[in-house]
Amino acid sequence: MMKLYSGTACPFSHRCRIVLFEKGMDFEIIDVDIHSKPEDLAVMNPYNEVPVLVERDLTLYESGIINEYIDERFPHPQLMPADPVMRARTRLMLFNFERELFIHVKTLEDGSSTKKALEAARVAIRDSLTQIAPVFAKQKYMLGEEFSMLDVAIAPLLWRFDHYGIEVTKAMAPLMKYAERLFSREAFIESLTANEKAMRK
Ligand SMILES: N[C@@H](CCC(=O)N[C@@H](CS)C(=O)NCC(=O)O)C(=O)O
Repeated sequence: MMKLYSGTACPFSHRCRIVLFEKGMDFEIIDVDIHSKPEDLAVMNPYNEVPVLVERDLTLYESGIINEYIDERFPHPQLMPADPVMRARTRLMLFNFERELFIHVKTLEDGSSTKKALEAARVAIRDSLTQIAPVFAKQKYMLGEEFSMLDVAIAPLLWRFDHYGIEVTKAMAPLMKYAERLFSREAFIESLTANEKAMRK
């Protein structure tokens, strides 16, 4: 059985929990308090971070790598596109998310960030998401009609808007509707920890 070491408020761990629940197979989630990490976390992940996935003799870290493994191991419902061109485009977009958005999420999650750095991170996220918001006036999910790994990757950030203090601009209205679509999925609701439930009213 797969075991996921997961931070109870960690947006990267949240991505992996969403995929596990979307697949609907048996797994175990081990809650990790990132302020008092178990000693063996550094043995499993040299970067000493959650999430970590363990299955028999396989140990993986990095939410994107973990999620692609789960998707290939349990192909239904498939979250990466089947077509090689679309799959490559999806990987490129996932990479862009990390560079444009999640680099700032890291700043917001880092307890030692200065006030100035926190504000700059909030503004950068707000501006990037304002730019992509109009897409959701025309389509249901990131890739069109089908829920995919791109939606998984971004959902934990959208859930944390209030928690991070990110301003919602008027132009973001279609994005917020899209966010509600993601939040109403059964697997998303199941994926939430008590800490995450407390992030939104
Ligand atoms: N790029 C990593 C980021 C993981 C990460 O930043 N995890 C944070 C918690 S949200 C962590 O474990 N930090 C360790 C610490 O703060 O000591 C991924 O996608 O999995």
